[in-house]
Amino acid sequence: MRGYCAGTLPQTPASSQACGKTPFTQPLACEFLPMPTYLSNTQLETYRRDGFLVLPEFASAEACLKIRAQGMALAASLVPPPEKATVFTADGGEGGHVADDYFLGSGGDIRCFFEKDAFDTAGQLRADAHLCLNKLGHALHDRDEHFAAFSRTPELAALATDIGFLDPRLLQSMYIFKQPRIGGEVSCHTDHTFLWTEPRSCVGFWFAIDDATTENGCMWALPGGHHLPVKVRSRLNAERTRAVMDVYDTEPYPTTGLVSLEAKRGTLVLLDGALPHLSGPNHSAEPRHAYTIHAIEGAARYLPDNWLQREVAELRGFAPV
Ligand SMILES: O=C(O)CCC(=O)C(=O)O
Repeated sequence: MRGYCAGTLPQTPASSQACGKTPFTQPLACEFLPMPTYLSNTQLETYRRDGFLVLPEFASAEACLKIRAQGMALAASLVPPPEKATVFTADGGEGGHVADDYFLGSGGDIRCFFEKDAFDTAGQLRADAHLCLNKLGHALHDRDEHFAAFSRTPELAALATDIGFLDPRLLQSMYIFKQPRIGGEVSCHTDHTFLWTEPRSCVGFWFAIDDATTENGCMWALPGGHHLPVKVRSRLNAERTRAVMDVYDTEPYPTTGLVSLEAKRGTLVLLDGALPHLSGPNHSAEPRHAYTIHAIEGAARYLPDNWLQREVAELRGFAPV
């Protein structure tokens, strides 16, 4: 059999789980890991060591420009009137969206969320409504044919297998605009916090649709930070009317050691669900569009009080249909 034993790798959460020693760590993996087919062994080891992997030129510029145009078209056609706007803030606080039906019901839909700095002091939008959006979410991969095609390719399916998925399910997707001058920061967080499974299985597949730089708000990550215990969990309250945070550790993630992930259009960044990451504000004149998919393992238990509720059994993987 071609393959290598997990025991020959440094003891990662994945390999220790395979030995049955540490439950509830990710990803689900077999004792004998198959040889990667998309990644090199070095890339796989880098991903396991750092908790992220940058893959330049994963998607073609043409494919990126196609979904960029579709993202703009969806924004223009779906944007609600400003008086019905839901502002999305990812600043670590409890933004208004957490108790908003429009947000809480967006898991299976494509909905529009505004930037908080889209409004002037008089409450008027500073630009055309669709140019004031923070993001579209959270089921573009299932509700729009262009995003569905971008999200399911043989390369993505092979990559998901390489990093340990047995039965990946595409749970959430977002088109993030990071608009010029008003694009807000996304504070340091882990994706497992929001899309909690037992065992942990969430992985982010983040695509640069525009070139992302330190000027226009690229991603930053803490290498190796996925080995730290996840400090907070977001879940629905008992009434299921708002998302609340359970805090297990009040110590913030270290900020020293964060590395910027500047990325050219078409780059894919893989992010382990326990990896602390963030993106800066966009004070520049250049937009920084990105598309991100969060996948979970089909056999993992998806918690019933996660904010995003969809039937995992009905979700599909990365294989093209
Ligand atoms: O694109 C961004 O600015 C943030 C994306 C992010 O944090 C994520 O996809 O988990």
